Amino acid sequence: MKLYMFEHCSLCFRVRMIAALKRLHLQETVVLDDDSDTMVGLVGKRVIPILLKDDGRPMLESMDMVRYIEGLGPPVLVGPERPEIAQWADRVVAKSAPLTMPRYPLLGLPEFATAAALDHYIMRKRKTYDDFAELRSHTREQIDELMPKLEELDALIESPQAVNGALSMDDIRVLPLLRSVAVVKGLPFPRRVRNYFESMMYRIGFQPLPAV
Ligand SMILES: N[C@@H](CCC(=O)N[C@@H](CS)C(=O)NCC(=O)O)C(=O)O
Repeated sequence: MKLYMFEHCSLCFRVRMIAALKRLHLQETVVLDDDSDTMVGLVGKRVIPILLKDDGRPMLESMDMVRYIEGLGPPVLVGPERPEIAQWADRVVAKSAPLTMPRYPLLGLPEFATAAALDHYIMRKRKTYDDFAELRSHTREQIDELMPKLEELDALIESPQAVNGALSMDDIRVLPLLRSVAVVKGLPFPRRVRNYFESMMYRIGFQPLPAV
């Protein structure tokens, strides 16, 4: 299996996470941000992640990829799901994106390895977000906005080993988002969130991204 991905992409991390939990090899290919040709060549449009299965057929939806990989060999996502976790994940992105988006270009990530790729990202995000320096100048207020969501999650986490006590799709929803917000230097994770983040990242064998 081959995953076309961006290092900063939380949807990509869902797929990397399930492959790691299942101890299945995933060939990771980082695409340059301006390399639309690779994506269009594979699936006819610009989208990431793309999972190329061993039979050569591509998949386009990250949760379908997770279910597909989960279906290979013995299951690991055997725990219950809670609707409030999915709701939390849906709602946190509006608060986290203004913090994370303008930081990714500062992290030396492989999808921004050329000046053209970096500028391509900055230009396409400008269509939705303000100037990145302007956004980063509001870090304090943005952290104040995000903290209640992290406190909410803190109250929902049942164990450092799994958000609902046993691994489930809800962990696939939550951990990639925490990995994203952990790029914000000085953002304090509440205690249970921090323990969960650290133990899960250790379990899947990934270092957090740098924080700036
Ligand atoms: N529903 C898809 C959404 C995929 C998606 O929105 N990917 C984003 C990147 S995270 C994308 O391709 N954006 C267009 C771009 O990078 O130009 C999934 O879960 O895999």
